[in-house]
Amino acid sequence: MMTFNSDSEVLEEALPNGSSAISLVPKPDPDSDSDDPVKAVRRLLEAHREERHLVLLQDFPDPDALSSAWAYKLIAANYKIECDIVYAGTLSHQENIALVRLTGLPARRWLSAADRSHLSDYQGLVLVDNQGTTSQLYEHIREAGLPLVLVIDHHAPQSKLDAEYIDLRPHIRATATILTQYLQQGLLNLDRNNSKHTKCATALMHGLRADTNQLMHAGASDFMAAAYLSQFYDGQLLSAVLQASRSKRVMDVIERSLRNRKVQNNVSIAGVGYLRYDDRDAIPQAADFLVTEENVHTAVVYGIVHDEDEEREVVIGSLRTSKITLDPDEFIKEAFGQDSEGRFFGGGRSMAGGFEIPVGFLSGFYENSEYNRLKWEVFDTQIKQKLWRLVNPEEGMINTD
Ligand SMILES: [Mn+2]
Repeated sequence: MMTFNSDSEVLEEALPNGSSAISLVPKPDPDSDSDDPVKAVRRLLEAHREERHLVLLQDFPDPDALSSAWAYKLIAANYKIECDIVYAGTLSHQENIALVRLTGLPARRWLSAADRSHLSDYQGLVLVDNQGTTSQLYEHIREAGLPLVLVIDHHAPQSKLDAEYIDLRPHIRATATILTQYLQQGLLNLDRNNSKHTKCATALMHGLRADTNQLMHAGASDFMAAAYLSQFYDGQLLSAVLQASRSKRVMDVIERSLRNRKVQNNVSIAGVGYLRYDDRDAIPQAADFLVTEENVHTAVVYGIVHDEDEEREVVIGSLRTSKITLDPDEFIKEAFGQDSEGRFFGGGRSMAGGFEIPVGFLSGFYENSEYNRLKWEVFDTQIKQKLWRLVNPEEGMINTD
């Protein structure tokens, strides 16, 4: 297995030719067009002064999304733009619940028709840490005619977006890094004596760490961002967030993944059966755990998540990899393909990916019924077939580089 020390991008970025010290000012991004994103975002905020924007997160927002959206809200307030941060699913990870409670992070679940009827209060939509494909509200909001003003994300491109400005940087490991660059480059001056600012900096630090496996997968720009945040964040508050413990039900899912896992060619695959909607985040946690096994470089965990409120079922899966040459986005798109409307069932970013496959007509949970078992077997078999097809027993893992 490759070690992360050999990640040439990190070394090259961290040690620019001829410079003896690492500059704290991020270099312009060589992958983006000549346009400076901070300049473009400043121009955009100026143009939208005194508006009200809806900031939409993925259905199951993670610390990177939550903290980045909050930073955007504080920045936008500087331009007299009022923002509401919303998501349609649930906060299911105990750390995310702790983050929101302990920092007072202003994000709300937005599900009922009454909530949605307030769409006319807004002049623009902003997507943070997603491209609309992971939110069940996105299509509805666009159909209601709310213009897409800005997209800030680090996932690989998912679909065509008609936004006024898109700051999409897939080689950056966390959206929190992008937002921290905005702060650092003057869109908002953080003030150590402002408790909202220190809490937001703490949240960004958490988001950045969470998306980079505690900085182990971080690139130079993520370290630069962490260095900048270190001047403002509250270390005690961060450790309080991190000390949130796992619920018994999450432990049970991890246990199931351990018991059901099959390992072939260094890839560990586990189906965990049915889960409650609120425990959905146990899936990525189980994948995080399975990828730590000796001689395993990639883990995929999936289950059928049952939403009692909406009578909706969806297969949700997570992929974690420590193999640098494996592109999770490509792997998932290749494994599961597209739906009838040409949308992929999932995608990813560096080292991690996820997928969601609607159960559709087969949805519906029946107590103690044979039907549940049969349905699980069908989905389990189909997903395993699609995954094992990519993990060729002759030649090892598909090479995506
Ligand atoms: Mn992220």
